[in-house]
Amino acid sequence: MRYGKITATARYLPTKVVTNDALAQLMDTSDDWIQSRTGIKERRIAEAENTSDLCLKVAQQLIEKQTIAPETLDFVIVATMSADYTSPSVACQVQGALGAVNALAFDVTAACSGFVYALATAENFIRSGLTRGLVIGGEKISKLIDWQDRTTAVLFGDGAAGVLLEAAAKPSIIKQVLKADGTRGDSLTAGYRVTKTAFYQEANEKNKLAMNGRAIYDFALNDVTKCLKTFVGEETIDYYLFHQANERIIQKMARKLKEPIEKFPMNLANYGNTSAASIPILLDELVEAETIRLDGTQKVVFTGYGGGLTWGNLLLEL
Ligand code: B82
Repeated sequence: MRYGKITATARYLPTKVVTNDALAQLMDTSDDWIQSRTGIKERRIAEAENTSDLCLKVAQQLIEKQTIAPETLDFVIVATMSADYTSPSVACQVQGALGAVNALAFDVTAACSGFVYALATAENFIRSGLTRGLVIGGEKISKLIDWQDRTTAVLFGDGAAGVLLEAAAKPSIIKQVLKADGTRGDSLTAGYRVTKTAFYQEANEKNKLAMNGRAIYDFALNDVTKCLKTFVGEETIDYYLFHQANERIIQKMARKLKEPIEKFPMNLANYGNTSAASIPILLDELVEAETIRLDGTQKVVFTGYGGGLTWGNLLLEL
């Protein structure tokens, strides 16, 4: 039996920094309002670069770090809700540009849980015989934002990050749980594609990101926290890498889990909510800081939760 092991991490953030003060020039908001409710100070916004460009930058770094020839990759999986196209997938764009001619490629759409879903999927490919591949979370979420809506426009940012997953003899992803509740999908929506054909014209314009803050906040605190509590059980965890939705939410969840806040690293201040990219960006920063060492001695939980509704946990020995 073979198992997936994370052998490299990488991130790419677009260079344009947009501070809260800069947003306050565009809409009726303030640095104080944004920081006190969310913990966000600034976010990156991609201009000409699209989601596939951000993801390609990550992919190139991942293969360079381990001097992997692109032809030896067996899969490229991208978690995104802001793909350049419905087809081709971002993963295919990356596979093509990288020259990963032997890799299967597809996108996973599970909103902010996307990276957790994608990594669990990749693990199963390795367990069924593939040798190595890339798992990337990347979003140009700014193109889905309603820039007239000050309640959501301040929350999000663009970015991408990912991992190289390679076959190893010892398991690294120890446990997983993936969940969904489609009955509550309406509480967080984006990217509705309206029908305007010769036969039917639809008025619906739910293209921009819309969220029922109260409903998804309750979902995070109740369903996601309960699931994680059961998942962790009596295990001692070194770090919880949560989807970076909001500092207040993460603090509340930490308290409910009766774990010290130091176990919940955050980077919302710098990037805001980057959806499927938030967990791998955080992971790469922690690996760079040598807080997470990738030497198999630390127990780390990845927790994704978001649109769908979807949520999931992975327990890793990193
Ligand atoms: S909020 O609605 O303004 N609020 C809750 C009452 C204050 C904390 C809000 C804000 Br501001 C930012 C994020 C959320 C939220 O609940 N986010 C999520 C919850 C579950 C899953 C994903 C997210 C997400 O934002 O990605 C609420």
